[in-house]
Amino acid sequence: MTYENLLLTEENNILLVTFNREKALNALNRRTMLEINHLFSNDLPQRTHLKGIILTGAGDRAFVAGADIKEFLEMEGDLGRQMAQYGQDTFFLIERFPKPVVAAVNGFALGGGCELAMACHLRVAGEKARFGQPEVNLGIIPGYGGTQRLTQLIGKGKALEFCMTADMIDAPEAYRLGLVNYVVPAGEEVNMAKKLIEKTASKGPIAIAKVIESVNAFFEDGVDGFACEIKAFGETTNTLDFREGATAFIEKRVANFAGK
Ligand code: CO8
Repeated sequence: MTYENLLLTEENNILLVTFNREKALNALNRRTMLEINHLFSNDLPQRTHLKGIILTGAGDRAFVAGADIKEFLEMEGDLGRQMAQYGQDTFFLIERFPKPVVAAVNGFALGGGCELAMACHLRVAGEKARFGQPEVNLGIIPGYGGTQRLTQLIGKGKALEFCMTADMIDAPEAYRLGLVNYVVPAGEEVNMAKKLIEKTASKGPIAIAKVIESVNAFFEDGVDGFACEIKAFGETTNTLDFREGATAFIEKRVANFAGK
């Protein structure tokens, strides 16, 4: 697939994905959703050398200002439900991706943009970032997982307030609520995201994948997270990485993980 709305740049085995519709504040139109889906389902699994992925927005105003409202009036009959299903399936690809995915939130993260950031494993907010779920202003509700991931991240009371009032919050408030992991000066979001990925890249890659899988298991319907952790733990103890990590500790040297 040729990417029209995603700009991909790779440096030091970290892929930077930039939502590149600056004039529309990087709003997620259908084409962009297709591209994100293709990227995570077809393209990234083949880029086995990557340490992690960073998502950010073009320009200095927006990460992503939501789903593209200009395409909304087409939604009639069953189409709205189908689009929400496709978006949720797509964002699950991000959440379940076995390598760290970090949102570098450089401006507005509204509606689907806030939902996209929440599907990432970690979130770094620039000090100009603004978060909100303004869907009720349009007479709809979040559809890309917002009611669920917001409740997971900040709790029911604040999630309800956020989604019912459509109020925007700034980066320090997002940090206080646990919506983002770090707040950094504007323009430093991607650098901080890179540092986080470099930190995880020095660990056992299978262990990192199993952490993602096990933490996600807490929120998966019908999955026993504790049982998932036991299974995943057992799997990590049968890796060469585990032999290397434990041996390196005993030999007082830095571990050199092969991801096997
Ligand atoms: N969709 C399409 N275009 C957008 C969007 C958007 N979400 N946000 C901004 N734009 C466009 C504007 O239309 C404008 O374009 P133009 O110059 O052609 O008129 C340009 O970006 C700049 O925007 P503004 O002039 O409005 O800039 P301001 O600085 O005045 O305001 C705001 C910035 C506050 C971010 C404002 O643009 C705004 O409120 N945007 C809408 C935010 C919003 O409501 N987002 C949620 C959308 S709903 C959603 O995301 C649901 C997700 C689940 C969907 C499931 C099925 C599809």
